Amino acid sequence: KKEKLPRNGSGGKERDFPDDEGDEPYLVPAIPEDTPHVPYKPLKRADDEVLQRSRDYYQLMANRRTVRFFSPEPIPEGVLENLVKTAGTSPSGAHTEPWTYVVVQNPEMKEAIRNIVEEEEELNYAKRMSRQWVTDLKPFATKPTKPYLSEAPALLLVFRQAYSWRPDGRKRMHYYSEISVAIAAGILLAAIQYCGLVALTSTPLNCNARLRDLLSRPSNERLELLLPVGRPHKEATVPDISRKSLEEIMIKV
Ligand code: IYR
Repeated sequence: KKEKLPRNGSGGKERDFPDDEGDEPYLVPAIPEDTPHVPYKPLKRADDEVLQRSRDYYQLMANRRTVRFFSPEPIPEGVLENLVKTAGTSPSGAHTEPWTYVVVQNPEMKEAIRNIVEEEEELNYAKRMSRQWVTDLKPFATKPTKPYLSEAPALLLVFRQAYSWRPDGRKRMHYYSEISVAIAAGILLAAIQYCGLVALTSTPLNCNARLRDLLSRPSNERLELLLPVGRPHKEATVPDISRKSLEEIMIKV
């Protein structure tokens, strides 16, 4: 009997990877099938240490805030490399590692990015976002003008690769690339927090094509996240909002 639904594990409703119909099947895994499985023996910590570390890490992460006011102080040498290496440790669908991290420190390039984002944001706020959306953003005091894009010492742009190419030129599908990049973004934000810097989590609406071109990224990549990274301005403020309680977010079954 012929399979009716697309064989993408989605029940035909959602798509986790681009259409590969039309490409003839090429049943050779991108990672060698005979890859050995080796022992994995991470350090075993005692229960009390596990508990203490879970508390400590919660405290660290509970102090993370999205910051919109940056000091221009430069980021110490090597830090951005370590942050990107950390993001690169993220799990991904079939270990496809579907990400590219573009680090921008050059002032002219930051300015060019700022100009594109501000131009698009003017249109976003004026007509692309619903009035309800713009209203819901009021407490955060966000605006189309974004001085932090030129003031923060670094911009980290996270691109998602929907697919890539094997060395022989055949297309390699990147399964679950969206959630893979989302997980990597979370690990990146945690690493930024751990090292003592701050970031602004932003997902610029409608800027993909222009920023991709500006940064010479290929057409298989899509901009998912734009993170100004650095130290907070000494007069930085954040909205006085709280987080949901454990009782509101956890259900034990
Ligand atoms: N991208 C716009 C608007 C914006 C949207 C959401 I959802 C936010 O949480 C914050 C901002 C901006 O950066 O101003």
